[in-house]
Amino acid sequence: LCLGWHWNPSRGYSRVAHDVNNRAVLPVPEWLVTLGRRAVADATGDATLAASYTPDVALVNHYADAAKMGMHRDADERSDAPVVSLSIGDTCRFRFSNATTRNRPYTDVWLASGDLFVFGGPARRNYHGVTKVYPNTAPFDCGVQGRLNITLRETGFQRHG
Ligand SMILES: O=C(O)CCC(=O)C(=O)O
Repeated sequence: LCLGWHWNPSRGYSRVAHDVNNRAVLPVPEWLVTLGRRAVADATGDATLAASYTPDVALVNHYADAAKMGMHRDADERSDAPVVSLSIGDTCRFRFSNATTRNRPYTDVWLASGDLFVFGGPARRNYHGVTKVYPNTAPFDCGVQGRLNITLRETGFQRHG
């Protein structure tokens, strides 16, 4: 699910989803923008960067037990603003590599429900992916079965109404 812009890894960004109904995407809700600003402030300590952070796309991915996400770079954006990633539900192993290769050197990070991962600056275009989800590790009352990830990005593209 995409909010703000539709993102297709092979076609880039568009305002209209390339689904059978050609539906326009819904906007990013204000509470997610606020959460993104707080995350950038906490991660960087840069109040000016955080105040100007205006993510205009949110990608929502659900992971079932065996789901993975291949190593990729968030490189279709014109903006260099950080990416904010929120995890809810099952814990995953998130692999964060470097800007030139999907492979080593990389760092594996275990993201549990409620964790935020922020990457920006020289690491903004690093390869990353989800190599494993750990089934049934979600807090029992979190309301999510499996794993939900919400990724916020600033595209740097103009709105056309
Ligand atoms: O699920 C995650 O933690 C990563 C999501 C991601 O990399 C993306 O949406 O581009």
